[in-house]
Amino acid sequence: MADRPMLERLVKLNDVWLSRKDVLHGIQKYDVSTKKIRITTDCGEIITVNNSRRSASARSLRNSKYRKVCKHCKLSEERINRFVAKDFYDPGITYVEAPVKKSAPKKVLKKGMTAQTQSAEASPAAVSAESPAIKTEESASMPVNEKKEKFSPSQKKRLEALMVADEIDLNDSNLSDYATLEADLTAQRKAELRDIYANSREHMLAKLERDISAFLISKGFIEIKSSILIPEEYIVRMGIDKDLELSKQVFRTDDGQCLRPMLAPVLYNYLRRFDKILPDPIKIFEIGPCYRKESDGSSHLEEFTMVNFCQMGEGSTRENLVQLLDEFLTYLGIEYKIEGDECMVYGATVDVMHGDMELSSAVVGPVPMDIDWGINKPWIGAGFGLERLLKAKYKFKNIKRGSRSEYYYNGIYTNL
Ligand code: ATP
Ligand code: 9VF
Ligand code: MG
Repeated sequence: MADRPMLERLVKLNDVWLSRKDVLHGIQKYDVSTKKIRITTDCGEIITVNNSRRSASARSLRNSKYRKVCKHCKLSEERINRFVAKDFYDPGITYVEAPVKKSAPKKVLKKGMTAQTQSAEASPAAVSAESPAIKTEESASMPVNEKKEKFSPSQKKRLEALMVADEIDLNDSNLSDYATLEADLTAQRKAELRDIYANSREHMLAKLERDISAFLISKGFIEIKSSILIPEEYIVRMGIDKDLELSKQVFRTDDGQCLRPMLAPVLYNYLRRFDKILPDPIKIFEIGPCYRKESDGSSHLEEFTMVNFCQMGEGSTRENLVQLLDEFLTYLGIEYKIEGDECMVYGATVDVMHGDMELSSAVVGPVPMDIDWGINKPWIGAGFGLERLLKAKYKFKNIKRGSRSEYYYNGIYTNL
């Protein structure tokens, strides 16, 4: 197995482990997966590291420099000497230190962070206590900053992940030290999750969907559940040509379908069909997942949940639309203001804003595109992103807090 990663081989041969603080431990056992090595030291500590040839761990095992020996591991002189003298031979190991660039410590940090996190909010697992790459940054090998910040970038990321909104100012000089703050926040988040488990057991996104359904049903709207996979042709018929922004955002399959980026096409079809069946006005809504390729930030998800409600026929006036929007947002307890805007799909829109964040684009029809969908009556409608509603309501810094996620449950970081 000539191409086995270096660290695994080093662990096997050295039979000892160097902690980040250069404490020498004996290895009781180790398990190797495709990417990681989990080491149990003789003193019972469990350390998980990337099984990488170029990691800081591999480098320090090759270096043989330790600061002290763990007294609980009870390492024999023989084991220590073997590690120091590298008194073993392995043809797979070249005992020449790989050239280390000047920026090496930074690079190790960055590499770990991009590979595992991209950004703390994007994939907060990386700020977990198990992340060796990030721990490296706390070690003595980091370049010393001229002006010492209270927390290192990785500590900041971890603390931000542990906060729910913006409740602590990390630049406040009166804050406790990192370890205390981290422990306090972790304890708080655990208590909150236990409380949810003991009491409500509801996911905020699912609950919001249920609340919105109940509200709209009470207002006379009929609930629809249609397919998330739709014909690509619907996008074209929505006037979204190949060169338009939204067209580039569509996730397409290889058989002429796509993940719906919006609910409107199928709602159009329902309006046309129900117009032959149900009394005027026709009031319908759907809530469900929508997908768009997004590149930008804290208010965009690639997988989000939209509610689109619309009314066709009598009473489809701007006044009624604004009234309905007001009742809806008051019911949800979310502050908003209304602004006029233009969009490619519908022309003039009534935008519902929460600060700088758009909660909804609402429209007073008819619009020219209605002809392509066989609609010939006035209509009003609005589309809201549920995760944006949650972000506004709970003052989340990032929209991911309330989204479908394995990292957050009801805004609470789960890697505790
Ligand atoms: P933005 O300009 O913010 O990207 P948009 O104009 O593309 O929004 P619409 O097509 O009008 O959005 O969609 C209606 C609503 O759906 C938006 O007001 C927003 O609440 C929500 N929404 C749209 N795209 C996303 C997304 N990527 N992630 C989360 N919510 C979204
Ligand atoms: C308003 C936002 C075209 C008559 C079936 C309903 C609307 C807001 C829609 C959504 C979209 N439009 N993101 O239309 O309610 O479709 O762009 Si209907
Ligand atoms: Mg958009």
